[in-house]
Amino acid sequence: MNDIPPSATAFIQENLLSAMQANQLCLYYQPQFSLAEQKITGIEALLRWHSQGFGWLDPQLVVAVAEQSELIVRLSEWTLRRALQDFSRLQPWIKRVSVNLSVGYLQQAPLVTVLQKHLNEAGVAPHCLDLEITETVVLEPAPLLLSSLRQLRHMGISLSVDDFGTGYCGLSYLKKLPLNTVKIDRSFLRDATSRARDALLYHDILQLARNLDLRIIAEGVETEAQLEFLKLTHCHEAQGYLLGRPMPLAKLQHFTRAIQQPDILAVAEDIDFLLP
Ligand code: G
Ligand code: MN
Repeated sequence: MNDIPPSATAFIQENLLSAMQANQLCLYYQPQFSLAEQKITGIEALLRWHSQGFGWLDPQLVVAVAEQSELIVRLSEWTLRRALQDFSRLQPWIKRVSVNLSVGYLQQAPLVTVLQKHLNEAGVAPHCLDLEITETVVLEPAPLLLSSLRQLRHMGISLSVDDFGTGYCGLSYLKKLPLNTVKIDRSFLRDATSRARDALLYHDILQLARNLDLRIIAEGVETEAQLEFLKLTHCHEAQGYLLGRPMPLAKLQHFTRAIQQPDILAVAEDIDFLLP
């Protein structure tokens, strides 16, 4: 994130803490589905901030600015706490919540203690929490980070590599890290149904993850053709606008009621129709 507009940066630096306190910051949730079972497996928590001055702020920008200071610690812990509290209201219908944690936070936080505390406060079991870490972070994990990640796994928390395939890195980290899941970046799926070369590449990525015994989530499913393609590849899970857009907690609660239906697509259409 190189070209951050200075006015937006200043706005975020000055208003992030008060926005958290004033509930202007919130989390939206996007469902993830099992392709074989056609049922919801989990949700990903995504940061949203509607500000008076700038309208909806780009979440990546907010995180990038927060990472320039201690604000990242406050933001990450706010996110963890909120995601776990919201999730506790969705149990037992939803089994897993994924939270994106940023580099800046992972490198400085006493992760194990903090996570234990938030899980206890929300009454959520560790195996219901998944942490998404971007590929660039895991490239060269510091020994301390590596040891906290191993402890988290030991506690039962699961770990996912987000935006997999975009890090332009060697793949040796995949063996070194205690991972459960890879989330294949949506850029790989975009043309997999229209270009044979892209389809082959997608198959290769899936095979790589399978060989390492990792669970695979396809990101960015936007069309029925992509969904069909994924079913044929035996990818485990899928996430994307076709199946469910990121939505506020209240809408997700309606969604979870509707997902008793067997047909995912019918539900996705229905939910847009049912809810404001
Ligand atoms: O990096 P990460 O995968 O966590 O990014 C999640 C972002 O991707 C969210 O902001 C979400 O709104 C967006 N997103 C989720 N599903 C889709 C999709 O099907 N298509 C596109 N273009 N973006 C998506
Ligand atoms: Mn993510």
